[in-house]
Amino acid sequence: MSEQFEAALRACADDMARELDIVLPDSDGAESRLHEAMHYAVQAGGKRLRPFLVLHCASLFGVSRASALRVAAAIELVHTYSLIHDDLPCMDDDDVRRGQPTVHVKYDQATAVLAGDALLTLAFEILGDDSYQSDPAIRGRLVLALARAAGGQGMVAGQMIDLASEDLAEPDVQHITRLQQLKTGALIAVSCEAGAILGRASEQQHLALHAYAHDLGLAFQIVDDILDAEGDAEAMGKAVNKDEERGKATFVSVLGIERARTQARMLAEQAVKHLDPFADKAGLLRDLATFVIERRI
Ligand code: GRG
Repeated sequence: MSEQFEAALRACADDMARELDIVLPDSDGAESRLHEAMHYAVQAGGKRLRPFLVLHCASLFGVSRASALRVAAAIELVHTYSLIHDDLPCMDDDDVRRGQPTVHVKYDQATAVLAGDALLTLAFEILGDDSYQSDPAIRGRLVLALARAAGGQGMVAGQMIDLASEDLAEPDVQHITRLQQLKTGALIAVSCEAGAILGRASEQQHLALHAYAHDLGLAFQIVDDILDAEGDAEAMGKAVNKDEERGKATFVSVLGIERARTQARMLAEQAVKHLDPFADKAGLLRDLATFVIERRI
């Protein structure tokens, strides 16, 4: 990876840690356990890919980093809530995430459910607040876009389909693609869309970023499946080989590792082509596509 990209990814993660600290609640009252669990989940690290997308899509349009960071924080809170709930015993039942005990293991299940609920709600409180954006129409568009991406016709629908797909008799690529577009693709797509909304992008620019996000999201998920199949649990900071153990239909189970790898590479190349209208300004978004297919974590 280019040094410039690595530095930008680090800067995004550092800024995000500070921004999340600002927006998360703190108290020493009876609810302090909830707030501690929220901080624990959010500050456990992570690649901060969704915030990176918000920041660098917004910067295509000269949006201030401060307002893009606030929106990026909202999307990262939704991502973190989804991981907390996904790790629960009633879902994927995972004990380790980002190299640390999952929230229900560190605290307890009820606290984990509540921390997820509070993070999700806080995301919308942030987007509704006028401190980062004075135009109510822009704030409204951001709220609507995130609600659609995260809700029952977006990420949550994808999770439902995923749960219902275990031991599916004949899974095919179309089924897995739709499932993953909802489960992981929707939040990746709204991260790009948020940058475009903040930047008052034209219809054509919205479409270009949407197409980029679509292909990048699928490439990301295929690589996630490959890493689960052959990844290193220590490097990944979570259990691997879970998909096969659960009889889950994945891109790897349907395509095999080599075809899945080829497909991910093709999608990343295609994603990069959608950035042509942004010329030199989109260098870091191009690098991200390479990072997504080369990552080991
Ligand atoms: C429970 C409502 C609900 C939704 C869960 C996104 C999701 C739906 C579950 C996550 C499970 C999972 C491992 C999905 C595969 C792709 C994915 C989202 C991986 C984690 O994202 P990264 O790699 O994580 O960006 P970091 O830790 O870097 O933030």
